[in-house]
Amino acid sequence: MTKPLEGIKIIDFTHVQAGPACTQLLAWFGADVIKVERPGSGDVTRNQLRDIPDADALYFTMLNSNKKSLTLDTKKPEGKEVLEKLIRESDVLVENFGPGALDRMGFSWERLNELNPKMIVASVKGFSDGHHYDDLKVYENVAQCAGGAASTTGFWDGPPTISAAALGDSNTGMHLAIGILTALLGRDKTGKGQKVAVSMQDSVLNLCRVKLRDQQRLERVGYLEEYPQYPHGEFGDVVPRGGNAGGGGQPGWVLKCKGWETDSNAYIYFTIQGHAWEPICHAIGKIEWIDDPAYKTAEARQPHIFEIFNTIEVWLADKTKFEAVDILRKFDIPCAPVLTMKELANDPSLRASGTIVEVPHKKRGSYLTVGSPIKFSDMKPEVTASPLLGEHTDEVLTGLGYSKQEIFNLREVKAV
Ligand code: CAO
Repeated sequence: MTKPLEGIKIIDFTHVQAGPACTQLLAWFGADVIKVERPGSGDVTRNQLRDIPDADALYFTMLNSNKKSLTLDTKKPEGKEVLEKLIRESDVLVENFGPGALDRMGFSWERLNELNPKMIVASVKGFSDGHHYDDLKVYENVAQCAGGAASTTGFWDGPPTISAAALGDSNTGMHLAIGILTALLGRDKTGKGQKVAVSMQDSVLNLCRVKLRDQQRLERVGYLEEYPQYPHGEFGDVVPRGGNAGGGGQPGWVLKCKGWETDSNAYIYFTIQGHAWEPICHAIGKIEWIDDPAYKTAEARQPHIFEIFNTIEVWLADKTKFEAVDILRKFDIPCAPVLTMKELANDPSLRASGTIVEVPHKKRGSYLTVGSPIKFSDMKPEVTASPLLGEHTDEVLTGLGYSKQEIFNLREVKAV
């Protein structure tokens, strides 16, 4: 099957998570992704949090599938020469080094554009160019704080909280992938490459859009009716942390199910969708609430929403999270069990859809990873193992026209 990005050659000058997540996605869709890594060490995640001695860590294998690995010291003149050759025949270069690193290496945007005017140069940085923090190096949690996620996540009586979801890293990578694909389409029209830049702060803020909505509502009316602080608590002048409250117009909360005393994940998320009130009353056996003026409308319910949630918890007390969802789904109530990583890893539906995949690996045996969350009618992205360090060095150099002797010479000076 021909994949849509087949024929697109990408220099993957990325490391850790934000950049690799982007290039991995493009590789799944058919791009020829060549990961350029420092000889001897490679991407730092190859060694981070190893669970098997001498085998690439899961952090690396789960973010670098379907790629080739070329070792190249791009600070040595011989290495720079190889990189220049690669640049001349590639479509995209993706990088997420610290601020200024590519310029210091001698590959500024101007130089890259001179070497290959059709090439798209895509970068992730912590902050956007010209931002007063644009000299900062940034990791995931730093971005979550800078992008507004931390100040609005967690409970009101606790500190700002980091999400487990990689809002700063993989999310930024996904934004960059959209930028690259857009620039490739643009190039079809203009024949020209361009620079595509995404900052982690901006990408986090983009996902916190509704919190900026809430800031403006708060400034106008002084309260936010869907937050637990309403109507009895206090509002200050910034969007507060709302615990597990629903973020849209539907109140919701995490509710205890059977076994919560010993199982920290025996919970469901329960949503009270306005028009589903009647089915909810039927489901939990509270028919009398349907026409009771104290419960009938969303406005009437909001002041005592926690009493309602408490009552639902009483109903849930003898049901596991799975039993509860099986009942509630019949009433069309938006809800889900709180699933653990163990449950997700073994979920037959996720295995069948290719969202959880088992990948054979030369050194690890096999490992689980998350496959493409994007599904196509004409293509099933296949996940292949991440490359060993330098696994494709000879192949890539031969493709660039280097002879065996020249490759030997490059090895002698430790340029590859
Ligand atoms: N050959 C020779 N040198 C190489 C090389 C290669 N193949 N690949 C990288 N290098 C060099 C770079 O030229 C740079 O050298 P200088 O600093 O001397 O110019 C250095 O290695 C890499 O620097 P760095 O700043 O990228 O690395 P770091 O470990 O200090 O910082 C990080 C890591 C992630 C904080 C930083 O890269 C960063 O802020 N990136 C942008 C934001 C980002 O993507 N963060 C998300 C990471 S995922 O959590």
